[in-house]
Amino acid sequence: MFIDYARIHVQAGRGGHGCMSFRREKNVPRGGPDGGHGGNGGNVVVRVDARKRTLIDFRYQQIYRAENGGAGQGKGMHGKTAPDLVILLPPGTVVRDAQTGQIVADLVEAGQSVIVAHGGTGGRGNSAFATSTNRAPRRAESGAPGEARVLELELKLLADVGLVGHPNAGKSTLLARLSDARPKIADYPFTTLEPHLGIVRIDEDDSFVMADIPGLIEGAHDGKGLGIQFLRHIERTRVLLFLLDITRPDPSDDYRVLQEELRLFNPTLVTRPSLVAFTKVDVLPDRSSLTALAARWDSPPLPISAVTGEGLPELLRQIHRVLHEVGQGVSV
Ligand SMILES: Nc1nc2c(ncn2[C@@H]2O[C@H](COP(=O)(O)OP(=O)(O)OP(=O)(O)O)[C@@H](O)[C@H]2O)c(=O)[nH]1
Ligand SMILES: [Mg+2]
Repeated sequence: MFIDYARIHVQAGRGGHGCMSFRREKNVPRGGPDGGHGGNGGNVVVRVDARKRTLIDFRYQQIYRAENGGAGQGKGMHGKTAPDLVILLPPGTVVRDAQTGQIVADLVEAGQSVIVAHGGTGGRGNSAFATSTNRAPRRAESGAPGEARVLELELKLLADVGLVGHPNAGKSTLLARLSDARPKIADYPFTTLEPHLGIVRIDEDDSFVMADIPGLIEGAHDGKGLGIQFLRHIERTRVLLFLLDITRPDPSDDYRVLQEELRLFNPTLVTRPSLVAFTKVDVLPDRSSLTALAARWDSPPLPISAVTGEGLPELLRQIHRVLHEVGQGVSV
């Protein structure tokens, strides 16, 4: 199962207590205050680890506690500041405060880190309270409590290319053909219930990540079919690849429906660089119908077949070109 949501409890460390103590030395009858300060409690920090791909670890451990700061001691010794507790998350994880819904961290780049719960400050020891009128303060502060929070983690897949199409259009078949991914493929709608990622190799140096998601139908924004919530998985893909099944009654109208559903989910998806392909062209007895269909487009969709492999080298070339145009090179 692909895990893309998790909820964890984080607790930063409490500050160490300040110390109340007086100097005791043989020849000093009334030693002054020498209680040290408490150390600060550890922060809880989230950091991107580029090797992680899922949130599966968080199904098994949900509570994360940083250490408390050390207590101050006599002879002016301050308590130890506790180390930060670092939680490693895959790139693309959005961290929200579960109570307010506010985004606490949007983790994109490797190594990026954010404090999600601050450790409490250590309390001051009595040495800090000595004044000219009170040279023997019998007062020391307690350490402040560390912040506690419930966090929601959401992982948006960081794919380069997102497949968009009606159910049964052949999205999973294409992913399986181009990558090592093995999504379920079947001749009925809504075979794919959760997103799949595959790495597609273009040549020795270049490869990209392709995401296969469930099919979209008209009214998906109203919850028809599987709804549109899974579109969040392709919100960050750099390029969209629309697959139009030429065995359906009106592939051009299918394209209009797909665009409309994307727009209702997130209007910026419609302006995303994209490619369009007519799939299953192997089933056409002759290509005249395809020519007629393509004539309705300014730049006609690319004819492909995920079964025979027709058109796939050209599709890869075009994907490669668009990925380079949109920048950041091609991820490996
Ligand atoms: N002839 C032919 N059949 C294809 C092609 N691509 C997919 N199919 C068939 O179409 C059916 C649906 O394929 P899937 O890959 O499961 O379709 P999907 O778009 O992933 O469907 P959902 O997961 O339900 O959205 C299967 O029976 C495939 O074998 C193709 O290029 N040519
Ligand atoms: Mg599928």
